[in-house]
Amino acid sequence: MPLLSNVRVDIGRLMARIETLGEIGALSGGGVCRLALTPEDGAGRDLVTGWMRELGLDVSVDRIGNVWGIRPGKADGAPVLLGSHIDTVATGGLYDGALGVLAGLEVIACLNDADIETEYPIAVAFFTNEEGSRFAPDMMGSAVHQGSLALEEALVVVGIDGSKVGEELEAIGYAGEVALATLSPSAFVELHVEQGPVLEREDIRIGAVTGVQGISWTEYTLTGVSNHAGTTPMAFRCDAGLVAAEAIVAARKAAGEIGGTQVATVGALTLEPNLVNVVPEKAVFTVDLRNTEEDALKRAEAQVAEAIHEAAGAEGVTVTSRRLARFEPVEFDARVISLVERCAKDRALSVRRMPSGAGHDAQMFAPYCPTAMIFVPSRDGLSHNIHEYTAPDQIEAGAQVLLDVTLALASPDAGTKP
Ligand code: HGY
Ligand code: MN
Ligand code: MN
Repeated sequence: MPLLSNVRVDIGRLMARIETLGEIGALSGGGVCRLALTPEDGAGRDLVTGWMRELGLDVSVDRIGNVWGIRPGKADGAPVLLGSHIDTVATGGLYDGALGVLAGLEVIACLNDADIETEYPIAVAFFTNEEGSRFAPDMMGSAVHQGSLALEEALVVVGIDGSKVGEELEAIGYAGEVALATLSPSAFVELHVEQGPVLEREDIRIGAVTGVQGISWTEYTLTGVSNHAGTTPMAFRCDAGLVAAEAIVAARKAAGEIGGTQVATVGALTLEPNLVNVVPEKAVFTVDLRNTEEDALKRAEAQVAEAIHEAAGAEGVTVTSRRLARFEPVEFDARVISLVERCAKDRALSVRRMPSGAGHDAQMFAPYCPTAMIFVPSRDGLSHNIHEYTAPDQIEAGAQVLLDVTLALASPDAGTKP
């Protein structure tokens, strides 16, 4: 029996919401910057919660600032959860995170227009600080909600700008009252742009996401000796900058040697005193390692750490490090993955199964409730880039699959769906 309902998403309405949210934190050359808990994030939150209330949702804000709206069903019980995040990286696009939240609101708007009362409630949420760029770790809000990160620990995290999570949350007015873990959904489905090149390269419309790869973020601090660039013979230097450069090469080398899905990135690097005529005394940098296989990820962590310590030892530089984030690979729910595939096929949309290279709030819910994600293509595979783009017809296809999957999960026989 096809799952199709005759309810269709209104892509004009959805694109209007995406563009309106994209005006908040808009960058002059395109793209957006709504770093977590900044005034821009606060303004985006105000806009989206306003839309939640206009749609008649019962809105809650919990103690780490996660926000969700609930549309009741005929029966009480655990809601089907939709959503994602609205914070962005500093060179963000219009779609990363925002698409999953606003497509969730589009599902609600369609049900309201069609006067459909689902059997079970539906919730649409956005989670605090999914990106982790300003305050590590990423997926902070959903991790705190699910209990894998203590609220007290999260509130005292100091950001890259020296600010504190708890203070910034208060400043934007989203230190909510609602207890954590209040949302215990019956299922979670997150629509997201792929942020990679696979769907576009294979000309496939929908990704039925099977899970999320493991993530390891470490910050290294190297301490050498500042010295005169002109008078210090090369053999007498303890150059922290040199060791940082060797670390970047070592990370790339480890990814090549381990192969498979292994990726490695040194994304943030600062030198002190960062002056043309001074041998760097200090280097602080981050290493982001990811792999779908936990053992391989552990090998990558060990190989990079060993290379850094070896290079530092040879240069007379000391090394300290601190873990910023660590998530093991996560598998999504077979039943929900099949449902995504089936709904895509019922809409005559090409679909393929694939893992997620990026982290998502969905991975924090996967151990607790049937969870899966829906991907739509990213042009040129770009994301965390102001030129991030997904065409309206691609967004429409993803939102329609989200609507169909949601209707199936919120229906009376939800438990028997494939
Ligand atoms: O880093 C990530 O994978 C995500 O964008 N937070
Ligand atoms: Mn995202
Ligand atoms: Mn992102």
